[in-house]
Amino acid sequence: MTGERKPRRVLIASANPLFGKGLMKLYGERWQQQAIQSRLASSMEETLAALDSWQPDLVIVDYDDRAIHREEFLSHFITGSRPMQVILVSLQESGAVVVYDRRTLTPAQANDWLNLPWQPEPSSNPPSRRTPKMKGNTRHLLIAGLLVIVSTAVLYFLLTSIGLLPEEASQQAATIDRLFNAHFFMISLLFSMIVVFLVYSIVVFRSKPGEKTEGAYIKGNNRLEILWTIIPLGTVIAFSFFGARNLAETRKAEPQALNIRVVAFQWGWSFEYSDFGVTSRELYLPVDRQALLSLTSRDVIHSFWVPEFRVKQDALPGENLVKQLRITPTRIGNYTVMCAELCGGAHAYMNAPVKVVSKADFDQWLGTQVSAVITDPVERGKKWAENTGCISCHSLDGKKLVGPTWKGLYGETVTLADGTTVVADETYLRTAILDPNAQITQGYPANVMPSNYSSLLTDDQINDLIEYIKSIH
Ligand code: HEC
Ligand SMILES: [Cu+2]
Repeated sequence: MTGERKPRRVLIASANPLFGKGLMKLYGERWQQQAIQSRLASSMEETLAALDSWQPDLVIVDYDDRAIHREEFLSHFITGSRPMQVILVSLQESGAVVVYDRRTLTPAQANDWLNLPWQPEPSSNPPSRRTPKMKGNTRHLLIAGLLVIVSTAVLYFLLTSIGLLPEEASQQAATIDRLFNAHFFMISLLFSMIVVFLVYSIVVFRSKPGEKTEGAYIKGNNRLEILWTIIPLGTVIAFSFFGARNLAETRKAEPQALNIRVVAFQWGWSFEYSDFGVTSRELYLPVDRQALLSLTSRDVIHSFWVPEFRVKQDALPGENLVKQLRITPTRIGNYTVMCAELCGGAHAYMNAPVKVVSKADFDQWLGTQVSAVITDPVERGKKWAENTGCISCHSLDGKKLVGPTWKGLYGETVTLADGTTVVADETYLRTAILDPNAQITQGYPANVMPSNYSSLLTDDQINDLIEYIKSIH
């Protein structure tokens, strides 16, 4: 077998006789040495006829010859029953050979035909040729991958540090910023994956001076296509879960929430502290306590938005369309609520101050507001008793709850746990509220009534409470 060499046949297709001559000048000697036969065809018909009768192993087509229509030739080649090898070639004046399209041959095989001595077993070639090439690709991928990681880190750092988001002043904002940051990360990663590969290719794979060959023709890559479908799909699904969970978190209800009715109108806001009968043009909020805003509009659609709190909610006209929004401020400070729904002429000026204050400051502000609205201290005391939770332990009708009833308490003689008696005057009531464990009422447990009312309530509020208790007969 080893000595046996079937003669190889090369068909040169060109209407221009110079093309064949040029090729022969370049390769003729080598072909002769390797017993390669060549033949010229100068038209399309001649070429096709030679393909059938002579059955060449390789066809070299003149790339610059319009008479030998490349596409037509290729279609014949592709549909032909016999596998053939085709190279589209252009001869330069300088004597160089430019190979334009060898999609039907691996580059290695084309080199075998054009440049290298004839190898009886070309199948032994590919592995040894492949390895260094694979190594080159892996190296490029590694470098580009590293650049992607570096670029992602730098971009993410920039996006999160140049202050794209305003101050984070509520629990809900922290939740939403987690999502924002996850998006900033994805943005950095995707941007890097596209731009790094693009710039890397432009720089590293640019054509060198004098290089005229076209790049390899690559058609489809199933593995890549499956990957770039599954990875984004998984990412989007993961983000929707993440988003739904965070949305639920921003709406989590706390039982001790402060109820505020927010009324939007053209063009302003009013805030009603429904439990106290107080209405304000400024939104006062105690820090670290959830506020439950019930939003409504007197005219058109408005939208309640304090950027530092992040969450936003439309205010719609109509009593049955009241929308709720929960905000737990975490930072004392002054903010502004603005309307985020184009609502007419002065929409841009539809702002109102938002003041997040300490609990003590809030109580004091509320106390002043309530005193201005309700002049009767007994009425005010009733509000305080309802809103601080006294009446969940003290009844007004003589019933025994966790604590003694307030009915007829004032002026009564109270028996204490140690057996002594005391008349329930104002001093007694004040001590009972501020320091409940000083005098325990007989038949009731100690350490049950909260002992921190002195810090939770203002002096005025305690006076109001005493007036209220005095009034219950
Ligand atoms: C968790 C339940 C609870 C709450 C809330 C509570 N108390 Fe009490 N209170 C008690 C108990 C129990 C006693 C009896 C034991 C004692 O004297 O400490 C008591 C006693 C009193 C007394 C003395 C009553 C008597 O008959 O001698 C007064 C006055 C009083 N509370 C006022 C208040 C006021 C005002 C508030 C709200 C600002 C309030 N309490 C909230 C449980 C409560
Ligand atoms: Cu508006």
